[in-house]
Amino acid sequence: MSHLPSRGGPQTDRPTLTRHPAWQALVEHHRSIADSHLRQFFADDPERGERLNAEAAGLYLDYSKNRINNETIRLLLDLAGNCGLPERIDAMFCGDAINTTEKRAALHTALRAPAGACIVLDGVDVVPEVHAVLDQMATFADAVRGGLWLGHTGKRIRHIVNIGIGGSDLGPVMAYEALKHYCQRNLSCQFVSNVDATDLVEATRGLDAAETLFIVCSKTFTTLETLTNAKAARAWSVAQLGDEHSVARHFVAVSTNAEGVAEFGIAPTSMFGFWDWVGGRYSMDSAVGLSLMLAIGPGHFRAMLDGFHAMDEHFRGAPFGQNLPVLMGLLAVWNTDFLEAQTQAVLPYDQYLKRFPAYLQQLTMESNGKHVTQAGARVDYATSPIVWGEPGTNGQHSFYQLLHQGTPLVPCDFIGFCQSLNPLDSQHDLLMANLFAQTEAMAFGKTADEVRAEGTDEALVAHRVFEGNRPSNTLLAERLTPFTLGALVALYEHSVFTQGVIWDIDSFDQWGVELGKLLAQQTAAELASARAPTLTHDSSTNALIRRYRQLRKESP
Ligand code: G6Q
Repeated sequence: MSHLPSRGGPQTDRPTLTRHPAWQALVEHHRSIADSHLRQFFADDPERGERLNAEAAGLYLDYSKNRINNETIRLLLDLAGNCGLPERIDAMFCGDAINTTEKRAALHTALRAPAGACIVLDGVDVVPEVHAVLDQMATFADAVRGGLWLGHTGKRIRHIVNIGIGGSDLGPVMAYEALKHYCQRNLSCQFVSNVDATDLVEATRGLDAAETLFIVCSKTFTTLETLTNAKAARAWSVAQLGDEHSVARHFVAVSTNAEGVAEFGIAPTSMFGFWDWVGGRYSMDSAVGLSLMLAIGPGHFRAMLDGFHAMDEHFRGAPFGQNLPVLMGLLAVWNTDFLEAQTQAVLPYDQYLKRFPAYLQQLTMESNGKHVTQAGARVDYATSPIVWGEPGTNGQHSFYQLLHQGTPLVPCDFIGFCQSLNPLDSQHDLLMANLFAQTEAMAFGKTADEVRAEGTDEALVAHRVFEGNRPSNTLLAERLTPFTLGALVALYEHSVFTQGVIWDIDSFDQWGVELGKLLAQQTAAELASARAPTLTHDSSTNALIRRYRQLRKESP
């Protein structure tokens, strides 16, 4: 067990997690199976691969290669019940203010509720509003894709540039890459997020402003990076088109801040709204996904929403023992707090999912990278693991060495599809053979006797031993479709939520991100000032700023 120093703080009515009998039972149970190997688990229960799985919304989860047995699952489910997971799920779907530190609902599930559903928040049914924005997006997307919405000079739009950062970037870019197969190929999409001007300059290099549409995507419309890039993009566009009025045909906004959008010079009719109950990292299925809808079309976008919704329904209704997000969330808690794994690798065996690990980094670590409970008491257990990953098979030729033989324990999520979107000879079989073989090697390893039996020189035996016993989940789906992607994202959203409920943290705030926004503003003012102001930071920061100022002056 990890033990972080406790600093006290206010108490919830819920007993401290680690003192709870359900947690203590898991501590005891962990002691009893800590020395067991996955080889043993499979020897004791040869059918577990047929049993320890669950299926929903087109996704099949095999969790049999985790270091668990039936009792582990029983105790984890017991813990979930004792932590009030059923009530918390209801509270989320009903729009209760479960984001307690920001006093707001986390109602992203309403973004994919079908028309005709009714979800009342503060006396208003939000579903018609959601569908009104979806319709507005669809009308606009059809007009751009069909050549009815033309640029200022009458040319067709051929390039979309989404300007946004964090939640206003990572979801759309991940989904755009994931669903490229479904894109209208005569429309390119670029994503600019970094305040490093290189991002914007490289994204717009060679583009014809007359054919380029910018989407300024910012929930608050105050984010420094996004507004800076948006202003630079407007200057670039107006300089090429030679007319301020061209902004009306080349800039649209996605935001909750109508005033900010108007101040920037974008008309209300070119703004696509959403609501404060949509968190940034939970927003790719709102108007924040406008760039994606432009790329794949409204039909595919709606199919993606159906996938999200199917997983929502499963999460809300399926018994916990067969509930994919609940099982994955509980296994993450088990791996983090009982096996003391500090990181988790996400390994999609699909090139289209190359940005999926980066997307999950934000979803997971911004949601659950917290050190206090809802009531503000310091936790005495580990919370979010560090999430990282790369697509297979590429990762196999780099960091898998550590996964197989390194000292840290890294639980892995393998993700694969039975059908390729680009079938080429037998390449897909090769890809999937690698996935299956890796899960097997990680679980079972290779003993010294097995290595010797291969005729290995005795001096090399130790080097060629694979201990195995590395836990993994495998997610298999038939084919990467918009529906499947929606279900996959919702699966991880709800798994993250499940973990947050067990850990008793607010998974929907992000004070660490807010801190970064404030600090940068203060320091930026110091760098911008013509006269060197007195620096009041620590000696290290002061020296770095002085050195930067000096070298900046001297650079050509
Ligand atoms: C997400 C975070 C953060 C946010 C960005 C962009 O949950 O709050 O990543 O999305 O800071 O914020 P804006 O959309 O307001 O520009």
